[in-house]
Amino acid sequence: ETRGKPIRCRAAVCWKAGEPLVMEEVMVAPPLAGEVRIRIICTSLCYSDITFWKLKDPPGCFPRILGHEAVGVVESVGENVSEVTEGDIVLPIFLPDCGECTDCRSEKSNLCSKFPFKVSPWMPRYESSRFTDLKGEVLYHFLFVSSFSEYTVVDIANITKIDPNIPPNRACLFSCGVSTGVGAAWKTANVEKGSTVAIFGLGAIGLAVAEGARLCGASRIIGVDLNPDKFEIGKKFGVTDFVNSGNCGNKPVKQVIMEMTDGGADYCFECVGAASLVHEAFACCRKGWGKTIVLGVDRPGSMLNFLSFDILHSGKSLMGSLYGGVKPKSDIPILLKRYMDKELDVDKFVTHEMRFEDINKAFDLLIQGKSLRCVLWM
Ligand code: CXF
Ligand code: ZN
Repeated sequence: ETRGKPIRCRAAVCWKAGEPLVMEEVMVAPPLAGEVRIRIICTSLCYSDITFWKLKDPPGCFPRILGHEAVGVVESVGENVSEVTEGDIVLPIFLPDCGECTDCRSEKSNLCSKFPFKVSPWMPRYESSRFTDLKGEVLYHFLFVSSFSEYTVVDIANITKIDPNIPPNRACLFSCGVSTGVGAAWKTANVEKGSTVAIFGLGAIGLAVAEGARLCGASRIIGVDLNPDKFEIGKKFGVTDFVNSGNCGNKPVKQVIMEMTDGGADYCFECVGAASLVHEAFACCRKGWGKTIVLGVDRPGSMLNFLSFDILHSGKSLMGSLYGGVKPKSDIPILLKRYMDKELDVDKFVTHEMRFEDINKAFDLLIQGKSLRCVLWM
C-alpha cells in the first residue's frame, strides 16, 4: 500500500545538458489535490526530449527528469480527482485540457487558458516539484509529464484515460508524436480529399503527418528530406513523391515543387524546427488558399521574418500547431479508435524496443537518425 506515502523508485536523471542520463533512486511525493500519481508502463523518446536535453543557450533547468511520451497506470489520486481511479490506464499528455475554460470548451482550440502550456520545470497547478533525490534535492519536471521515471505525478488536466486493451507499446505513441503529426493534417489543416500535401522533414512527425494526410484522402503526399533513404521509408507511410532537397541539381526546392504541383501544394507542413524551412514551406504552398503549418520545435528565441507583401499579395496562411490541434481528452479516444479499427497504422513507427535502463542507447539511436520511435519498457 503506497497511497499517501512517498515512493522510492528508479528514474533516469539528466544532471547536466548533453550528458548521459544516470539511473538514480529518487523519491516521488504523493499527488496533491487535482493530481494523479502514475506508474509508467512504457515511455518512448520524442525529439523534444533531445532538444531540451541538449539545451545550453538559453540554459535548460537541471537536474531534470525528461520524457513526455508515455502510458501508465494510476497508482493513487489526490483530493478532488474523480475522473480516474487507481488501476486506470492513462496517457500523460504535455498539453493541458482543463475542460472548463473558454478554449477547452471550444472546438476551435486545444490551448487551455486555465493551465497555459509552457516549458516549465514545475507541476502546472502549484509551481512545485514532486521529485527529490535521496539527499532531498529537488529534481525538475519536464513538460508536465517527466516519464523517464518508474513513477511520476501528473495533473489531472494532463491525463487522458484510455481503453486498457490497447497495447501499451502502441498507446504511448499517442501521448505526443503520432497525435501531433496525424492531428496536424486532420485538425489543424483539415486536409480535404484529393489535396496535395508537401511535408518538410520525414522524421516521426513528418511521417505521422503523411499518415494523417493519407487518412484524410490526400491524393499526393510529397516528402522533402535531405536523406535519400527517407523515400523508401516514406512510401510505407503513404508518401507518393520524394524531393531530395540535398540533390535537386541547381533547382531550388521551391521550383521543383511548383512544377510538380502546377502552382504549389495545398498544404505544407514544416516538421523539422528550422526557420529557413518554414520560409521554404511557405514559398511552396499555393497562392490564394495555400496553408503552411509549423510543427517543428526550433531553439527558443528563433525568429521568422516575412515580407508583408508576401503575406498580403499571396493570400496564404501560416499556422502554428501545438499537439497537432488535438484536444487531449476528446480527440485522443477518436484517434485510438481509428487505431483499434486498423485504419490508422502506428506499428511502423516503432523501430526499436528496449529496457528502460538502456535509455542512453535509445538517445543515441534517435540522435543518429536510426530510429523513429524507440519504446522503453519499465
Ligand atoms: C513540444 C511542443 C513545443 C514545445 C516543446 C514540446 N511538444 C512535444 O514534443
Ligand atoms: Zn514530443
